[in-house]
Amino acid sequence: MLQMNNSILTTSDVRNTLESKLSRYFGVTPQEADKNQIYKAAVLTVKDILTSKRSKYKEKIKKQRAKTVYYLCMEFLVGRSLKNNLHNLGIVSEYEKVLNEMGFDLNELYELEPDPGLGNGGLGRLASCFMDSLSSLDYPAKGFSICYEYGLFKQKIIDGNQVEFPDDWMNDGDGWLVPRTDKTFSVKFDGHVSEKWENGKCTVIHEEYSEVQAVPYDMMISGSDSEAVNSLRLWRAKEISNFNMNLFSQGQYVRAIQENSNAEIISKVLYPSDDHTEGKLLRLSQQYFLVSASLQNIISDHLASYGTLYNFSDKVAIHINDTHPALCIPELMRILMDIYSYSWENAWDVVTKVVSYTNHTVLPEALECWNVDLFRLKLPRIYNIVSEINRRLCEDLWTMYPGDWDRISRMAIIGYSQVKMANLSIAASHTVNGVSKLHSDILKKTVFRDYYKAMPYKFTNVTNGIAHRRWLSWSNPKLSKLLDECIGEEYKKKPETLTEFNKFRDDTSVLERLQEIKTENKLALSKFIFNKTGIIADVNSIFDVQVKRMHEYKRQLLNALKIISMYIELKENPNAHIHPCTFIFGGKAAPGYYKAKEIIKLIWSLGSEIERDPKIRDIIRVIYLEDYNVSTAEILMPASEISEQISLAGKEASGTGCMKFMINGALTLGTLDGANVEMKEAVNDDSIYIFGHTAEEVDELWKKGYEAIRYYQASDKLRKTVDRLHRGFNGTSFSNLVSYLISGYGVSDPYMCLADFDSYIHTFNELTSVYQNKELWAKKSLRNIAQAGYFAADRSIGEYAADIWHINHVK
Ligand code: Z16
Repeated sequence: MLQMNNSILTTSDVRNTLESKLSRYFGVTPQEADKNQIYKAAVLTVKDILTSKRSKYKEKIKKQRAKTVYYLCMEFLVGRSLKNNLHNLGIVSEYEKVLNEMGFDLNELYELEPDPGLGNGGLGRLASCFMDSLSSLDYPAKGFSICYEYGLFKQKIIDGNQVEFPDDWMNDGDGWLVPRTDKTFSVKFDGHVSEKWENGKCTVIHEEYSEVQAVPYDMMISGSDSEAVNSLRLWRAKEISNFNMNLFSQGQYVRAIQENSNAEIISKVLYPSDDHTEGKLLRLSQQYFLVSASLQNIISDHLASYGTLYNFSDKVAIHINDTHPALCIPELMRILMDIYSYSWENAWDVVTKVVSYTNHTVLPEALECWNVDLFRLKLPRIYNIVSEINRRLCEDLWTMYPGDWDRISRMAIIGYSQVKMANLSIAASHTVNGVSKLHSDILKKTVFRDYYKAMPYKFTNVTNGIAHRRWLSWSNPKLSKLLDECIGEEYKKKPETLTEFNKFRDDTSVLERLQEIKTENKLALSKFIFNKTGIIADVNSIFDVQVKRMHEYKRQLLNALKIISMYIELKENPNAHIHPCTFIFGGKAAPGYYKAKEIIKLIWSLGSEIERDPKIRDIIRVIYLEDYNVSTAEILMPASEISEQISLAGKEASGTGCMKFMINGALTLGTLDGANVEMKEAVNDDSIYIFGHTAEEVDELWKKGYEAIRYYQASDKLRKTVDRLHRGFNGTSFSNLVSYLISGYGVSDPYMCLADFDSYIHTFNELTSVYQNKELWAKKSLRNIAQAGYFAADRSIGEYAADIWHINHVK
């Protein structure tokens, strides 16, 4: 075993443990080992360090009887772990040295690790950034999610078309998981529920149910420069082998075994849509599976520590990330009442003291509603409880708003044959928050207006944040080193002290260094792009990047229109004054989202056509990077110069990519949406480039009656650009997109690309013209880095801990 106090972990400890793992697991010496074996041995040794640190931390939590937050989320986008763990544990140099002696390059080993895609995008990555901060700030926390056998699909672009391939990450990527087959729970579905009264006591009987076993796989999450190692528990579904003995006795061996093999599909695959729900039965089963296993686990841990539930709400905070885990509300009611004989009132009191809820979207298609019949059949007891929660809620609302049927039906949990998960979540949570100031205001004013009027004290805001160590310190070592030299290393634990960097805004040597670092990072990205695509991106061009899930509201189409208009201009006038630009796109479309796939095809086709034109491609280039994921983002962020955050105002709840670009010194070109609003407040107007209609103006425009065609008619540039879609690119016409924009059957241009086009082009030109003045650009870049500390997840988690969860540091 390694010395557990890592400050005295020596290189010889590292050498010895590596050698012993190699010999024990692979029967080889370091000389005989290949890269893969070395990588696996390294993971095993780091896991040992984590395990032993974790048991010490758990002791402390126990001794201090500390309150723990349980973070329930259907997605955690963890990214690769070896590099992050070595950095967080502060043992990079020891490993680097020993591995070098053995003839291996640590950076190459990092690349061997698959990037587990247990999430779609922002929501899942946020959950992982939060786990990092919780550990780094020494807060006791446990994440719960599902161990999907297949994570988010791998994306290939073939002739401009997105093709999906399965991501069977477990094949090589389960190295960080610790299976805990000793800690399983059973989850019940289907069947019939009835009540039995005996001696004035009621027992709930659930019959003919089907049962699935939940097996935990733990991933340990170490803090950076801290004592805490928390865990992320991923549940895997396993069938319970209670074979139909009747069939066996009839000699039907094969059928008896076949009959039992449906359970495991529950944790088979992650639903691949971001900001959109599908209402599928399997998804409902996944949600209940997560929630039921996690709550049984939380309760049994609590009983193991305290032997009673009376202090449950003092020691436990349960957070539901979006409404996906909202079934934990009726599930906790069920356990308390049906198993621990709580009265309804006492159980409700506990639930409303422990549960809090974050909303992540206002898009109507993302607000979950379950069909009542499907819900009742799959989860009969849970349906009873939700009905009773609803009955009591409506009763209370009736006393508050006598006769106001409209309002009560809007606020009800069940209505029009649907179970409304957002209403359930608000009704039962002590606190509800949005993820940026603007988003939290919109919640109060629009989607949750009625609830805000009835229960204003529940509503608050916590603006999102990112793991600044992963996204700045570990991903951008060169910038990190410059910061260390200028302002010391304090910012790693106290991101707000990044503001000290402002003092260097007139230091020409620092400004020059900033430019050099950006160029070196661009070169690294350029190599990466060349290896993937064979295209050479000119490091002297401006790297303008839009990477995020493909969605109409995020308006990749608007960005494409901008590039088309530049292309037209260059074709008409090859000497036009345009600074060379490399436009980089990346992002996956939900497999069934036709419009998003069409936009990928457009961007790809535009890129291909330009690539065949030597004159044009020297000035503008369009690159679509396949399979955008956390690892790719770690290469992209440090190399970006323009960050495209151009969603229609009012639609992006927060955005977190924007923060990763900012802290790496990119200048934002964006609308007043989500966290962009607060980024503008942080840097002042001269270091961010804002365009387009505000959320309020968008609302007014809808009320007035938005007619996209008028913008088309009024602007020559826009008309030429949209018309050009008809002719298409690389042999493909995009006339469907023309109709979508100006002559749709329903609403044309539902995300107002045309309304913001002129302002976008104008602001883009203003921004790129600054690039002539390298020093001025560097100054603005420096200001972004220095002001990005506010957008660290450490700040967000500090707010959740103090204002919502009421948890304390355990040191
Ligand atoms: C998701 O990634 C988000 C919202 C949602 O309802 C579902 C999913 Cl899977 C995103 C938001 O779109 C984004 O604005 C936000 O930054 C992110 O969640 C984290 O809060």
